Amino acid sequence: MQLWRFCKLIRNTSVLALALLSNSGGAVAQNFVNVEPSPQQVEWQNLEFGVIIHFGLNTFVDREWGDGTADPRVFNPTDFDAEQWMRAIKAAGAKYVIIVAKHHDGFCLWPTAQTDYSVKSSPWKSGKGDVVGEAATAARKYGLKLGVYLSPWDRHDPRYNNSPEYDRYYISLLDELAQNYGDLVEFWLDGAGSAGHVYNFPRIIEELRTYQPNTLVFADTGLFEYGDIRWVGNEEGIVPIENWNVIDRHGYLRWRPAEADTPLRRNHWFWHANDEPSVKSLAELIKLYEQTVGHGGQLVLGLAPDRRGLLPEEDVKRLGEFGVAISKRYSANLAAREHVRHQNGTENALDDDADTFWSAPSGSHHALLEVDFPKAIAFDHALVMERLNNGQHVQSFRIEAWDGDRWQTVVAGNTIGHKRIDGFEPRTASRVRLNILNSTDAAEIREFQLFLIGEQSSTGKRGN
Ligand code: FUL
Repeated sequence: MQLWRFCKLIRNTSVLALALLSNSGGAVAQNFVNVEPSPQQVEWQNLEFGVIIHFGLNTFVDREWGDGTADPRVFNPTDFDAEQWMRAIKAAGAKYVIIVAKHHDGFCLWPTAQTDYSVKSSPWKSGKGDVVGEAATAARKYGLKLGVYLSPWDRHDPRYNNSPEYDRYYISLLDELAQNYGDLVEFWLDGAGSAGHVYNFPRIIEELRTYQPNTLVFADTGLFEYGDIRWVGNEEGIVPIENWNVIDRHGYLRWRPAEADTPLRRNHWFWHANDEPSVKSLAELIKLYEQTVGHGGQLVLGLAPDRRGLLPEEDVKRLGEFGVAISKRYSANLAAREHVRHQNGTENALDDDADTFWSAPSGSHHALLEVDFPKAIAFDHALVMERLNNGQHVQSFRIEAWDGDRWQTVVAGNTIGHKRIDGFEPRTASRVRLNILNSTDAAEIREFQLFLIGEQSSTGKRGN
C-alpha cells in the first residue's frame, strides 16, 4: 500500500475510534485542554538537554551523507574512548546520549548478525569492537541515559529496493538494539532520504514497543504519525517562543513536545578535518540553550568524535565552558534567596525545587503569584516552569513589577510550558508577580525564578 493511502486509512480509523468513544460516553474528545502527556513524556521533558553522536565510515571518508560504498576497512579509530565522550557530555550538563547506530550509508556500529557491513568487517579491535556497546556502558557509568538512531534510509543494503524484505532487515537490526543495550530513552526515526520508499512503520513501532515500552519515538515531518516527540522544523536550535505541546496529528490531537537538534560544529554532524573554526562559540551556545530549553523545548546537540575515536579537544573545552556557564547563569535565583515568606502555598514555586509546585485555586482561569522582597532587587531574567502532568494550561500571562504606583509589564506572553526564560532590560522592584491572565484550567507553576545576569539574551515579547 502506498504511504499516503496507509496514512489516510490510519487517520480514518482514528477518527472513527474517537467518534465511537465519544458516542459511548467515553471521556475522549477532540479537546486541546484534555490532552495530557504520558508519564514517559513528562520524564523526557524533564531531561531538557541531550546530545546525538555521529561517528562512522563518514568520519574516515570525509562525508556527511555516505553513499554506502565506503570500504568498512577504513573504519579504524586509533584511540577510541567512549568514556572520554561521556565525561565531556556530562560536563556540558546533558542528561542523555543518542548514538547514531546506523546512518544513511548503512554501516552498523555494532557487530550485528544481520549484515557484514559493520564494525565486524573493520580492522578496529580486529573486528571484535562494538561502538554502541561501549557507548552504552560508558553512558551508564556517567549517569547518562541512552538513545539510538537507526536510519530507515539505507544506501548500502540491496534489500532496500524491496520494501517488505527491507522491513524485515530493519526490524531485525532494531531487535538487536532494543534487546541488547538496556533501556532506551529515545528512538530516532529520521525521515531524511526516504521520500517515495514505503515502510511498514506500524510493524516497526510494535516491535520497538514490545522490548522498549518506555522509549519515546522521535519522528520528523515525513514520519509524523509515529512520533512521541516532534522535530522542531530546523537544525538551527530554534524553538518558537510560543511553544504548545499539543498539536494536531492528522485529525486528532496529541501531546508532542518539540526537540531541536543542532550540531556543535556549524553545519556538520560528522567530524571533518580543519573544521575547528566552525565550533559554536560559548555565546552562541548560551543563546541556543535559551532559544530551546528556554522556550520549553528540548535541546539535542550534535557531537562528532574524530578519527582517533575521541571528541576533539576544542569541542571538549567548549562543552565544559557551556556546562559551567549555564549552571552559573541560573544558580543565583533571587526569588528563592531573598523573598518575604507568605503562608499561601506560593512557597512551592519560590523554593528552587522543580519537584514541588504551586497550584492556582481549583478550576480557576486567572491567578496571581506574587513575590515580595524586603529590599528592592535588580533583575533582568525570569525563568518560569509550568507543571505539565495535567496538561499545558497557561494561555496568556505577564510578568509585572511594582513601580511604587502601578504594575508595569516586564514580559507579556502566551505559553509558559516546561520552561520559559525571558531576558529584558534590568528592572528594580520590591514586588514582582506572575499574572496569569488566562489558563484553560488551574495553572500549576513549578518555579518562578528571577536573576540578575547582566546581559540580555532571550527573545521574549517585552512589556513597557
Ligand atoms: C538528518 C540527517 O540527514 C543528518 O545527516 C543528521 O543525521 C541529522 C541529525 O538528521 O536528517
